[in-house]
Amino acid sequence: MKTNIIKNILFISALAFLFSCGQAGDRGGNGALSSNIAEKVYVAPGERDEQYAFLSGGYSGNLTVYGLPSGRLFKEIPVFSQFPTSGYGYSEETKPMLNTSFGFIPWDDLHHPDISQTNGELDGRWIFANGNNTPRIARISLTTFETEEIIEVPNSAGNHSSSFITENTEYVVAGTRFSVPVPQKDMPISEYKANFKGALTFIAVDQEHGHMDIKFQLLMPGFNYDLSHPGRGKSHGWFFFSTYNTEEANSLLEVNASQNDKDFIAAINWKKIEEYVNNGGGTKMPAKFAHNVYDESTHTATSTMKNEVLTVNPVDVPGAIYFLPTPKSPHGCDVDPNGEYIIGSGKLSANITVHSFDKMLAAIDAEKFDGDAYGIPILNYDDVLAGSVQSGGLGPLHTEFDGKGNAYTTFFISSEVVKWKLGTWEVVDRKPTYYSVGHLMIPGGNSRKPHGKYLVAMNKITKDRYLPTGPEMEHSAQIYDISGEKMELLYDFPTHGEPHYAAGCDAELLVNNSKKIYRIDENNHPYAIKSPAEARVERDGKEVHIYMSTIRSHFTPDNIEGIKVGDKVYFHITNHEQDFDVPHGFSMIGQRTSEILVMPGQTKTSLWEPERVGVWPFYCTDFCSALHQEMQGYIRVSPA
Ligand code: CUK
Ligand code: CUA
Repeated sequence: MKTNIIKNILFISALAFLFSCGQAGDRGGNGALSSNIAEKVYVAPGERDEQYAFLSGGYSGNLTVYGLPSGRLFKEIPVFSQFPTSGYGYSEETKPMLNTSFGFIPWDDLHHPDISQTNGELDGRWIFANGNNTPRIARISLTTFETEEIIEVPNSAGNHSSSFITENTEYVVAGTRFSVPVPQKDMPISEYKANFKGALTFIAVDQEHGHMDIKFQLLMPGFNYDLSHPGRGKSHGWFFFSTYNTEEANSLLEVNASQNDKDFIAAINWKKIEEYVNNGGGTKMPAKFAHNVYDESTHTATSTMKNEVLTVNPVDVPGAIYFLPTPKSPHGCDVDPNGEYIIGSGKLSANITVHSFDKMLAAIDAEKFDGDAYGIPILNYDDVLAGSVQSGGLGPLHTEFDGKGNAYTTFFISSEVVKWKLGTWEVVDRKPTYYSVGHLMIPGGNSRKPHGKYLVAMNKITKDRYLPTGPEMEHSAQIYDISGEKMELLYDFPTHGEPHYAAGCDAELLVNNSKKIYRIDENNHPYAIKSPAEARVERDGKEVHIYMSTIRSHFTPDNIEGIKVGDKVYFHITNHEQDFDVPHGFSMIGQRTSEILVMPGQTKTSLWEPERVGVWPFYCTDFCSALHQEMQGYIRVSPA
């Protein structure tokens, strides 16, 4: 049976290949398709994938979970956006998650997920992700696959060189893309230079619960800070940030901001700065930002507004920050698994610049500097250069590693992935991407121990890869087998939103940790009821609290009277199912929020403010049993 299916897939693939070649190779074909290619991505019904991939959703604000090598979508995890599927950001419990100092912001632009690490290896506790637009960092549990915490980042704007973590998850780091007045004030934009600051924020992570707390914020010169990566192994304790617009232009027309042949990678010894602030260094500055925490035991989030942040002026901590000149407006800033090579991809360049951590330390020891920028020493380019990859491509962006001494860099303009050798800098392979690849991801490729079997290229432009869906199409990812000397393109799959980056891991890391069911005896929600017998309606002035139970296939209570126009009606729904994977949904006619989905053992609250007299129905929105259509009720609304 299985071989028949595979034969069919092979046949279809072969047809598609012939077809694409017949179309003047427009679709890029697949080059040399090997005969066992279908088997390599085929996961038979009932079987499971080898790896998890967490793809950022970009402007969808969310994170999607896929399987590798099948490219099957398992879940969309709501992070920064309201999500009707589960009621995230609509239920009373989760609304506080989207609170900010600007108010309730139910959307963001999620770019870079990063899985927590211990000793530089993925540990599967949490995954962090940044909100780019209204600067925020989220922590998502890899037990429940739910967003558990969001902290706003003050003084930042375009929170882009985020959210990368140090090798024991001591810090999740957030760097600003835009420099802005700090603190914000009304001033002429033309006075940008020397007045605007770039905030690099080190957020401490509590190891037991993962709770985030801003430890300090470095106020750097007014460049743009693009991407960052932690040192690892011998360079643990350092963090590296790519910068552009070191001209400090307030308008990024090419003549203004791409004048300097070289911008910088900023090397930051965060351990030194940590020591400085632990000894009382730094200046507390007023700064308003929200900190939102979801408690799994009460199934409820709370939002707290914070009022100050500890800032550090780089010149006050001599020896903690250095600039490494890097050509052509570097975008990606990646560190190899051994922590020796710091790769800066000049996005207007053909070559990839690789700096040496050892050489950097030697130059610092010798105090060999080429001047300074606002009091920060600039190292000499040739002193820190480890090598340069003559790639033959154009527009390098991001690099990942396979743990076998190879690096893989994406080229946006020439639309390809180039494989090259660390240390010798020779190009060993290149494969086209369809089309214009941004990030790429090798599971664990951002740690000391990559799991270098598959590579996922995330492409910005889809064009003709799929059946047409009008002018707007989903982006496209491609899976390559990188287990051999040459990369092999295996599969295309559409993604959701704009996947900027992804993080992945072996399935074993998470399968046994993934929570199956919330226990009702552990449910500490203030409006939870332990059984349907406790279901009731309580009035408190104009507020009505309905303690409701769901169990296949009935709401208790299901006929509710005594509600008046102008009341605030809270449905606190506890799902008393004992079986794994039996949610019930709830929605009310004319309700101004979405439905909510309540998992077994959970309590969630939906607010309804009746405006019209009448008898109004509600129903379960999730097909839960043969009697799902019987799962309904009525509410009688009388005049105020
Ligand atoms: S960025 Cu998208 S291609 Cu936000 Cu990581 Cu480089
Ligand atoms: Cu409960 Cu359908």
